[in-house]
Amino acid sequence: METKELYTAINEAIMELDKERLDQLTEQAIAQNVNVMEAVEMAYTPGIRSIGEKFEEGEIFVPELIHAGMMIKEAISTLEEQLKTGQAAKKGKFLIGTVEGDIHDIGKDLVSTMLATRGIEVIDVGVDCPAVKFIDAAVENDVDIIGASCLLTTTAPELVKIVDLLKERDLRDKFYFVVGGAAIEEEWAKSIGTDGFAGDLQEAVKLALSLLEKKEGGA
Ligand code: B1M
Repeated sequence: METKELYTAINEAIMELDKERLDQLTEQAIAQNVNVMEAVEMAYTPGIRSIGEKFEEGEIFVPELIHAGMMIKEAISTLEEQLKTGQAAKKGKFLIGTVEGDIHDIGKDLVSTMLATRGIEVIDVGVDCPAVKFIDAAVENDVDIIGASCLLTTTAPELVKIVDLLKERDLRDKFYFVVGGAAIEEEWAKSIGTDGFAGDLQEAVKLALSLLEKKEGGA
């Protein structure tokens, strides 16, 4: 199967919630040695976002949403096993988590894997992570960047909490703070005083590397 055709088939298998077919196609993607980042952005992510739209429109319900989440998580972790991590020199430390009240972790985990493949050490504080835990863990691990993922509009104020707490503890200049996730828009992220926003994996890697370079340059 041509790569483009394969991506379309993966997208359809997700939309049809067909786990068996998705597993087969994921094995095929591995056999064809596809570019993992490209496959995620062009096949898996659009598929799962369409599931989100179906949910929003009332075509599917929470049990289907859970099934979709589980099947895509499993498929992506099979795909990720193909990536070699931790081989490049350590370029810096990135702490990542999903904000308090939010348990979505597929995007967060993908960003973590991609950063690790670029030689960045990732400390993952998990999902439903309170603002104070982000900051305590950042101090404890002496990281360069704090990154928060946020998928729900109701939990977006958690990001403001992190900025405020950093200021309160006089740590705002010690760490870069970046955000991502479907609920966040770049302009808003800027307006609350973050150091950057990433809308996808490529942007996340680019942002992290450029901030680490900036830090190394003394900025
Ligand atoms: Co939920 N969910 N969900 N969900 N879910 C969304 C987010 C939603 C948009 C669906 C919809 O209605 N259209 C909607 C939020 C609406 C809103 O707030 N505006 C929603 C809702 C409402 C809910 C519940 C409230 C449903 C309910 O129970 N009634 C509930 C909330 C639970 C909670 O968190 N407290 C809920 C639950 C779930 C499941 C558990 C069933 C499951 C998650 C499984 C899991 O994560 N293990 C789930 C799923 C699967 C989704 C959708 C369909 C897919 C999310 C996903 O994995 N996308 C989602 C629809 C959508 O996002 N449009 C939806 C694929 C992933 C690769 O993309 O996470 O965006 P994403 O990550 C991207 C970028 O955003 C970026 O890079 C990634 C790669 O491109 N990125 C970063 C992400 N984090 C980053 C961090 C960075 C940098 C970049 O730096 C730190």
